[in-house]
Amino acid sequence: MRGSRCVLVGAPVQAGTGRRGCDMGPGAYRAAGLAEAIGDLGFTVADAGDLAPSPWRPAPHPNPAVRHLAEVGGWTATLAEAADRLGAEGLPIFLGGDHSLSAGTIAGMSRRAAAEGRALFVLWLDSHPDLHTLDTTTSGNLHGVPMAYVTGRPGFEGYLPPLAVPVDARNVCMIGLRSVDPAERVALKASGVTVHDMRAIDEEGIARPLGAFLDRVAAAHGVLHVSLDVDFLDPGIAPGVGTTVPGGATFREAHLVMELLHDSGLVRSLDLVELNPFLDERGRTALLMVDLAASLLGRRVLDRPTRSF
Ligand code: B3U
Ligand code: MN
Ligand code: MN
Repeated sequence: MRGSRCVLVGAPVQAGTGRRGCDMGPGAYRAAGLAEAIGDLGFTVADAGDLAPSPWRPAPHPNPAVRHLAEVGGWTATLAEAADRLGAEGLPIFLGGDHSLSAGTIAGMSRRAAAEGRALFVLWLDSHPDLHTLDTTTSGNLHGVPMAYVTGRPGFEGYLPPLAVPVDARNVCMIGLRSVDPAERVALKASGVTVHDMRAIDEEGIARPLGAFLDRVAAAHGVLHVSLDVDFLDPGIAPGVGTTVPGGATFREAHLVMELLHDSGLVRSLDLVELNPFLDERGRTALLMVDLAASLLGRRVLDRPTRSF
């Protein structure tokens, strides 16, 4: 990837979460040295600055719990356009911001992939599946819905911007799940999404299930988007997040995932989401996320032959 281009895209979205502070995420990644870490790996790094939501006027939703639909819809429109455009020029890294932003980034990358005659695959690294619809969410926090939206589940028409190219749920792999609501459990079973929850990781390790998915992406000549939620990680190493869910990925598991992703050569775009610098301890979560991004982009301790999947 030496000589390739990376573009940082600030997405200070916090309308999808119940806690304030995620809007400081892009600034924290910059302060933690993300651009420099990527530049050191030989990339040309551009910073597109922080984006802003487009105007979006949804119909009022009958579920009274649903919050900030207009703002999340506005961000979805902005980020779908940005992902489609910037994804053509290099590897965009979306600096969140809460996970509702993935409704836009994945929608845009799916459109980009389709324009190239290819299918988008998504690796979802999260303790949550974020597979609620607007009808099933009980918290009303829209960081819980992006996966349902991008896979084309019904119920978003008129509330979020129209989705150009839905992602085939069979092209989605979720790793790290350990907090799943009842309605999401039902939806997951019916969806065709590949799931490796934390129990499966404990039993089998993380490299084999990931390798099997990467083999599938390569065989299909797919485009891979990675969505990394801070709460994929154990809160002991990544406390700067609104929802701390115990029993997350260790430092070593997370780095191994990133190294295997790098070796695959398949990653076209990356979301870094749910960092809440207001809840962080001396920037350690931001620094860890920067380290993980650098591992994904090729930083390594020793040179190893590229693994073929
Ligand atoms: N599933 C719950 C909790 C949640 C989802 N994503 C996060 N929390 N970060 C909900 O509110 O939909
Ligand atoms: Mn999430
Ligand atoms: Mn999560």
